[in-house]
Amino acid sequence: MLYPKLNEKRELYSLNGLFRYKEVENEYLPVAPAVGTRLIAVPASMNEQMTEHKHREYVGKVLYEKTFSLPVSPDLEYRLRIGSTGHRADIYLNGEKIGENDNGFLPFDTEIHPAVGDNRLSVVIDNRLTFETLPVGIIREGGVQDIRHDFYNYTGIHRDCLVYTLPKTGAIRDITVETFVDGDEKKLRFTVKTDAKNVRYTVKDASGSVVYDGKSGDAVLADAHLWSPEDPYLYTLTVSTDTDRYDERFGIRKIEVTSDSLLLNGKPIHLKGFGLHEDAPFFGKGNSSVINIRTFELLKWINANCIRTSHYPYAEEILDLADEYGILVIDEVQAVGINWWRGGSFAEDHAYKTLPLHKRCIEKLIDRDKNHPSVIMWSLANEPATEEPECRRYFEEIFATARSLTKLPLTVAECTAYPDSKIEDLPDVLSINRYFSWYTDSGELSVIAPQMDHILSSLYRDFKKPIIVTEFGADTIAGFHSLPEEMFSEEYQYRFLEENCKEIDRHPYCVGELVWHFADFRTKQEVRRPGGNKKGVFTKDREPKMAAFFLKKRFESLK
Ligand code: BDP
Repeated sequence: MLYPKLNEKRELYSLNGLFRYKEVENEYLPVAPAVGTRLIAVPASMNEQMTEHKHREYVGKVLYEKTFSLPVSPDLEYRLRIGSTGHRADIYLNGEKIGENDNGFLPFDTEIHPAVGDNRLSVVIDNRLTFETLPVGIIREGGVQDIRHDFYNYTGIHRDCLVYTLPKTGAIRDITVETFVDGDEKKLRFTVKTDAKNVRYTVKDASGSVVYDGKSGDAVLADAHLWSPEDPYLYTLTVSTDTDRYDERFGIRKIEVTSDSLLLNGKPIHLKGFGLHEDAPFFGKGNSSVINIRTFELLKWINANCIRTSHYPYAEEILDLADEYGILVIDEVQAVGINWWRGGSFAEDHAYKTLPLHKRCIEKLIDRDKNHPSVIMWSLANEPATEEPECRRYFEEIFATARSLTKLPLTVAECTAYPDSKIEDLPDVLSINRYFSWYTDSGELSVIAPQMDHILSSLYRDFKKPIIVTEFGADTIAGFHSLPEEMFSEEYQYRFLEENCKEIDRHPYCVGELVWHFADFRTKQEVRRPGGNKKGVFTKDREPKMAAFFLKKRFESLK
């Protein structure tokens, strides 16, 4: 799946900016222009733009509408591309349904037939979470949304809304770049989805010199430069047909998993970084280049080398930046909140209803992100109820789906108490989320060492696989200090991280530490969440708490 780009063969129009917005009935159909609307900004969540509770917390369908016109040529194919509709959505052009997006975090892309003159785009988003959506949820009596995941259910067009053109014949519809590193020889394979007869492949190195030019999609580079966090070297592949052109960046790197290590380009690598959320002041989950750049500058400042896209696929721009800044990515699908449901999360009328969508999202995620050198692993779910025996068949199917599409390692971030998980033989790398001395033994930092030791040693003894601690963290109110360290103080977070890291260091097969969380973020309102989840090492406006200085030193010392 290619991101729309402007070049001499392709037109690109942005519909970003102000839309008309309205809360609508279940049965609403945009047969005529909506009346009684208000303005809303795109890309952004609607929630942070509202001043009244009933609108910010609205549960149901909302309409985003915009009228646009563009030069229309009979020789071109026009396509609409919305990076994320936030939730499942029905999309209409001039009152006619042109498609639906079955999920909130992956692109909607379809052919459209725009009229000469004004066109009315209507996007009807349904923000209700059920067992037929991801994340999952239940709508309680009275329309109250019940969820089990710990982030705010932001609503809106969260990423670019674009119209672009393709030639009617010879269009480049997809490119897959595969790289093979075998000793000194670096082979490349380019596969292109097109009906063109003549396809040309040109590869330029980072300085712009042509290192391959030919009609074969198989190339060998003698002196290839590898991609790594220390040296995020990118090549550019230009695919040309008589009528189309597309530039795709790629990097050459090799990922391997042994019984106790994760290897990048043949050398063991220790992942150091964070779980993130797309969540920022004003924008909510809306993609913002400013927020993204600040985030990546901070990741480099703190000497991190890895992020997990907890708990859903992020905007493509974030992956582009990860390629460029040299930040490794554990790319997670939006299978979150499948836990703690009465009657069993994996009961037939719960997760098994979600299974087809979960598979489709994995397919779409891998299709979208397959060419990013930064993506080194796919995470297939966060904290599912893997202690339930019924989860076994579900995850066998999920892993089989993913394995048929990728050679990269697979994982699931688990919080299931040892030894209750029914799926630990399935992933290539085990990922654990643990909050010793926080949700259990609250305030007792001394339990971290023995409890972390127990889980890491036991898992390794039983499964002989590398382990990543994908979450460990403590809520911290910026500016709250206490000696001795008390929960919620900056001192507690500092000491909490220190204790966890000491134990991680004692277990060489623990190949990664991703602190929960990078920055404070909004959650639903509840007693344990004053203004949201405060486990950020940075505040929501991306300023450091004390623990950031501990991590900066630690990450620098970890090679
Ligand atoms: C973990 C979840 C994460 C939460 C975190 C927390 O994976 O989404 O935000 O706990 O409680 O269980 O802070």
